[in-house]
Amino acid sequence: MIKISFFGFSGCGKTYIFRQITGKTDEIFDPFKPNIGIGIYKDERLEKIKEIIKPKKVIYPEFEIYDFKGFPEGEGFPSNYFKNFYESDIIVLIVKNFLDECNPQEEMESLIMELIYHDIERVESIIEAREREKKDTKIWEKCLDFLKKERFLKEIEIDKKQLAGAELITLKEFLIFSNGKKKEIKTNFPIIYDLKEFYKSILDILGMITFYTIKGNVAQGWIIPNDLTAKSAAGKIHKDIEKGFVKGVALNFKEFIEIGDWNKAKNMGILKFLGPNSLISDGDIIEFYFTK
Ligand SMILES: Nc1nc2c(ncn2[C@@H]2O[C@H](COP(=O)(O)OP(=O)(O)OP(=O)(O)O)[C@@H](O)[C@H]2O)c(=O)[nH]1
Ligand SMILES: [Mg+2]
Repeated sequence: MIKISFFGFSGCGKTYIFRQITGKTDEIFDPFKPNIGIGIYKDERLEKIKEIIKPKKVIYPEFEIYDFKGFPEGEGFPSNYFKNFYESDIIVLIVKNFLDECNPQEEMESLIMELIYHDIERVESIIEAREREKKDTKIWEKCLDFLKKERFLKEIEIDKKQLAGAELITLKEFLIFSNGKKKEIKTNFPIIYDLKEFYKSILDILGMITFYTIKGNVAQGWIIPNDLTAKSAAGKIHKDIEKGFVKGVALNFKEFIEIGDWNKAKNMGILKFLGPNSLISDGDIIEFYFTK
């Protein structure tokens, strides 16, 4: 499951948003023990499929949401706070923008600097350790220069595998969430002002797409990387379907809505054939055939 963590100063509204997303109401006030909840992605397309075929059950994609208590803006974050985020797939940087006296631009920039400082400290300590051991420090020096230019390491042009295990936070994916719309925020990062855009933006940033299955009385949405083959995608549903994969047949959501019936589309001969190595398109409704 995709892990989403919230990062922001105390009072920016992390728990407020967490509650809206997960429906949870209890709260933990320990910066190292997150509120953990499940966010259900009520994808509009799946809602539409539900309207048309009226299945007994709909299974929506789920995300794991982590809400950590923040620190006040003047105080900043202790370095070990960032350990909270190492396992996340994406960090949502939340800024307060629901009061006239907010300064979301400045708040966002301070948060970004917190992340950069964290990585600068990490890289400097790696360089020191390597110098002591008389090891090469070239790529680490390059990282340090990059960070000092206030850039995220995600953008650096080196093989990221070399940085594995270094616990660098600016290698991650980020989304800025403006909690409120009082002021406009200028940024090069992806940004949203509305919770409605939350999951779709995250999927886009992570390069993930959604496909759907309608089996018996169950309609379900599945999230996969956009470069996954049909055979591997089938494995998401069940390993047996992947093992015995014969083929898939697909109809894109848009066509399904126009035609309104799977069997009719089948009879019209417009279902798309998916071989084991075919790629899946965002919004495909798929039926898999497999041998047991
Ligand atoms: N009007 C309004 N109030 C909000 C909004 N978001 C949060 N608040 C209020 O702001 C206060 C702080 O919000 P929290 O969600 O607790 O902030 P937090 O980011 O979790 O803070 P920490 O847990 O201390 O890091 C609460 O009283 C919320 O009800 C919003 O969008 N609009
Ligand atoms: Mg909170």
